Amino acid sequence: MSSEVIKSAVCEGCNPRCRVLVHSENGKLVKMREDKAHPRSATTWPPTQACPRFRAAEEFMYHKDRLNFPLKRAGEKGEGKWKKISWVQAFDEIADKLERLKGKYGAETLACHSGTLRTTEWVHPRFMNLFGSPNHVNPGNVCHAPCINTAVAMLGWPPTHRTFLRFERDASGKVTTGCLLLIGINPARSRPHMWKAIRDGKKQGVKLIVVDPRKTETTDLADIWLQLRPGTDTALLMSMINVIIENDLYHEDFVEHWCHGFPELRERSMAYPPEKISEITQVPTEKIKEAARLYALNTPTLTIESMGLEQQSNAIAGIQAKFILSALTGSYDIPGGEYIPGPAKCITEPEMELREELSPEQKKNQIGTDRFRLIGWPGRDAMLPHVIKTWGKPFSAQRASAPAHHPTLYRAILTGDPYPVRAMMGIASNPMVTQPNVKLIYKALKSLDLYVVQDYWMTPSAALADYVLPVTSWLERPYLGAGLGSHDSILGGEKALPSTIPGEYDRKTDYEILRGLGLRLGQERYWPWEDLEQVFDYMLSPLNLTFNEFMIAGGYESPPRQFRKYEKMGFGTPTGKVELFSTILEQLGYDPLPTYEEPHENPVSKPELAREYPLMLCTGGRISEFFHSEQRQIDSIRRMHPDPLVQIHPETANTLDIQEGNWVWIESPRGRIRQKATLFAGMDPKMVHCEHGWWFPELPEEEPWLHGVWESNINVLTDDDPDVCDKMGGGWPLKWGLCRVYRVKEY
Ligand SMILES: Nc1nc2c(c(=O)[nH]1)N[C@H]1C(S)=C(S)[C@@H](COP(=O)(O)OP(=O)(O)OC[C@H]3O[C@@H](n4cnc5c(=O)[nH]c(N)nc54)[C@H](O)[C@@H]3O)O[C@H]1N2
Ligand SMILES: Nc1nc2c(c(=O)[nH]1)N[C@H]1C(S)=C(S)[C@@H](COP(=O)(O)OP(=O)(O)OC[C@H]3O[C@@H](n4cnc5c(=O)[nH]c(N)nc54)[C@H](O)[C@@H]3O)O[C@H]1N2
Ligand code: SF4
Ligand SMILES: [Mo]
Repeated sequence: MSSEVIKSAVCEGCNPRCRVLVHSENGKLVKMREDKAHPRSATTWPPTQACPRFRAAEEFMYHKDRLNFPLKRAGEKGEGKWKKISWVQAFDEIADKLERLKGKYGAETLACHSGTLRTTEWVHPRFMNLFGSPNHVNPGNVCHAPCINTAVAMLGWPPTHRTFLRFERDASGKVTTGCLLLIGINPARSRPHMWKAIRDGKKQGVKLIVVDPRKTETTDLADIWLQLRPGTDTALLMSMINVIIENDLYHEDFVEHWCHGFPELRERSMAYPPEKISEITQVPTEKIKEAARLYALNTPTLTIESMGLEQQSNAIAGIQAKFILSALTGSYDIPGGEYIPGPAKCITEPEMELREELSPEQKKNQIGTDRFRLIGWPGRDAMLPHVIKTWGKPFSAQRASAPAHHPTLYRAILTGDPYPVRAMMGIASNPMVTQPNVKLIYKALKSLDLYVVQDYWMTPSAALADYVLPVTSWLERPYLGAGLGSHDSILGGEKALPSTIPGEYDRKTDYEILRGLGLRLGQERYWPWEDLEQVFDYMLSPLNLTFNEFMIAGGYESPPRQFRKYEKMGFGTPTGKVELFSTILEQLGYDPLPTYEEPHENPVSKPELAREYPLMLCTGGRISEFFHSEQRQIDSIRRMHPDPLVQIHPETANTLDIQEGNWVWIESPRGRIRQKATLFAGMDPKMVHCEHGWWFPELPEEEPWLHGVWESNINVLTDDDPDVCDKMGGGWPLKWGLCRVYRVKEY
């Protein structure tokens, strides 16, 4: 008789969180399939398959390199020598070291570096808040935190449509959105569900405008492609605002009743006439006007920006302009427009973080956010009272809204200024590959008194740790999420496979690990739940459901949309309106209206440097097969994309004597790495585009290799100097800098 068990799990191979069905027998994976009937079904990879990361989940689960037991460093840092230890020993020793360091330097000496969007992101801030340290960093400043926090400053809650874009339909089934404006996003590679919705919407008549200096699958689908000079988005968007206002194309009623600061905006926009902005952006005047008209005359509009804008030195201003555009078309919280969901009914992730446990003094101690105030405690504290007054719950997770400033923190580790930061928890992050200016990261990590890493693999970052703790993957843990507190829907998934098989592996969830430490650090009363199922029972208690009951009922709750909520409750901002002129930014000491500034490092702003480094380097355009630095050890995926690729324009390649497939050096003032050339005419000949996330698990772990981290890792070249970061949000400019390229002779 078969003892096959089928579980409804949630894949976390990337951001969408797809519901999938996992079959197992005696604790071993038998097969997996998409849960096609579920609204959050796994995406299709053209034409009909599930995506490659999902298909490779079995290879991932039983990979020979997966970490199985806690490890303690047995040689020098980076020497690749480890000793297997028990969980009890790991918890006892780490907690003891943390306690001692806290006694010597204060709680703020502990930093936590977490990565992007994993299941239980609230656990890390909970642990840090209870420990008493404000120094939690993550990629947020260059990944959605700019958007979320600017949204909350201007609208009082972030609109939803990021990963799961859903076009509203009217009673006859017709899509109600008039125009979709995409800025610096290529969903064809980065967001398969959104991409599917966009293609469907396009067939239904939705107009599409795409802003991107590089030709992509998404620009190919556009009615208007605005191929701007890199980094000039704010000027372009302000010019569209100028055209809309000067030609009275805006939604007068919404602007009059629900927007704050229109006269000031009108005055500011006068500095951005299309004729002048055409020279700055290199987009023809007529095209700016045409785009503004198409946008304003096809309402409601949806405007989505992403990394092409967020990872610039002028990011927040551009995002302000984007939110203004949607306000001018009156598109907030109406069918077909920008839906503002408010919080879910469960106990949400930000409520689980226990921010109230962190004292006001320790918030002030947060590194770098005295300078970069929008994303960090100063900004969150300025916004939170208005949000809670309107919505009754906090917005978004601390991860996205109150991190310390990463580049400043890493400098503090090296200098001891403003105080010693001597320990770090590295949770679901691979800073040696994904964070900017890796040489600095390397020095900082090596200098720590204690670096603990929780991961699936021995990554280049883990290789520098004192302890490496093996975590469960999505297959070995249950899931519950409400969009990190920003969404009204709740998604659940069952644990499909055991996390421990005696003698084979013994992994823990990130929750169990931090609980294990918390119990030894005097935090007993805050960690009453032994495992995630118990935690989820608690989080679902307002719905009068246990986690098990929630799963039996389908494991998904998405309330019907209610529109124009602002007519009853206002917007969650200080004025209760959409703040075109942001009083929150003003209160934080910033320009309340968008201003364009030339990007920090390009031939215009740094002509001297451009003589030595004449090409403009764009990094990180998403690779469909990989999630950031992950999957490099998964053979089936690596076969699809074996090498790191740099796009070079054929004319430039010709001058540099580079042919398709040649290995080339890419060099910036911070170092050089090599990638394989692929010739690509869809961009300015002065641009090159490099992939990010590359390391080579097949190369040796011990120094100097660190699994090939210095070979092709573009973040050896990127800059993180606080002086070049976005003034308000602190994001580091990953998308643009200067470089030179030449052939690798000896390869
Ligand atoms: N040059 C350049 N750099 C970039 C970007 C770019 O465009 N250009 N993009 C940036 C962006 S937007 C982001 S979000 C960051 C991403 O940066 P990271 O989040 O650091 O990158 P990942 O490679 O996704 O994940 C890091 C590690 O987490 C581990 N991991 C995965 N799931 C879990 C889990 O549940 N628990 C634990 N403990 N570990 C887990 C993985 O094995 C991996 O080693 O990269 C940034 N870096
Ligand atoms: N397969 C896969 N999917 C992913 C990820 C992954 O690693 N792999 N990562 C996930 C994460 S964490 C994130 S944040 C998202 C990011 O997903 P996207 O936002 O789509 O990110 P990118 O591909 O980095 O950049 C999008 C586009 O910005 C353009 N761009 C570059 N410079 C400029 C500029 O100056 N102005 C404008 N307007 N555009 C510019 C680039 O040419 C690129 O086509 O993807 C998510 N999805
Ligand atoms: S890896 Fe594939 S199945 Fe998994 S969440 Fe991402 S898109 Fe969905
Ligand atoms: Mo990201």
